[in-house]
Amino acid sequence: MLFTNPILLLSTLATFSTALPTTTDPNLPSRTTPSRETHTIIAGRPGLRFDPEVIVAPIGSILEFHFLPANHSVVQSSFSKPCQTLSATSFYSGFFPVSKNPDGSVAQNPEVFQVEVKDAEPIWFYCAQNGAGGHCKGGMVGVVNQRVESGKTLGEFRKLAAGFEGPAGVQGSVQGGWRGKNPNPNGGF
Ligand SMILES: *[C@@H]1O[C@H](CO)[C@@H](O)[C@H](O)[C@H]1NC(C)=O
Ligand SMILES: [Cu+2]
Repeated sequence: MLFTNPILLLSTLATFSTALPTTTDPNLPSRTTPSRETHTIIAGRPGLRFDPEVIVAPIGSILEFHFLPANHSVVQSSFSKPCQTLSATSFYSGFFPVSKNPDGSVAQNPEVFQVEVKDAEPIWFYCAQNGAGGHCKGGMVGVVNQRVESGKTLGEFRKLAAGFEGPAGVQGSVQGGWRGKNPNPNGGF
């Protein structure tokens, strides 16, 4: 008797077919969710840079950091205080050491770090490696969804980072994202 009314039947089916899969923890985005747009960012390109270093990523998309030699990280900061953690809960990947390949091909760490874009606010980030004079101070920084009209641009952020003194900030443990298996550690991104 439930589905004798065809309109009711159709609307009931439509309700079922549009139901979204649920995730148990919104802080651990699954790479297998098909609707997730993923932005690959490579840490450690020559010159100690992120590539790309300016990213445009819609709410709900995933930032996926891949790490090249020798030993990089990604940490969230504010625009005005580069090389320092944004807050007690802002994202921190930990370090991803990896050796160069003897044959000269591009090596990457067997794990990646993923962060979900939760809102439309700019996301400022840096590498916390203090070796080589400090990667953040040296310009290993980036931004997601910068607002050029605000004057807060990657160029200005990098200038502020260059003036930073002291060791770059880290969190006590990996947080604010998901550290997991690299989908393609032997080449490509
Ligand atoms: C990577 O860098 C971090 C931070 O400087 C350091 O604690 C860690 O020992 C390094 N790992 C390797 C394998 O060099
Ligand atoms: Cu680095």
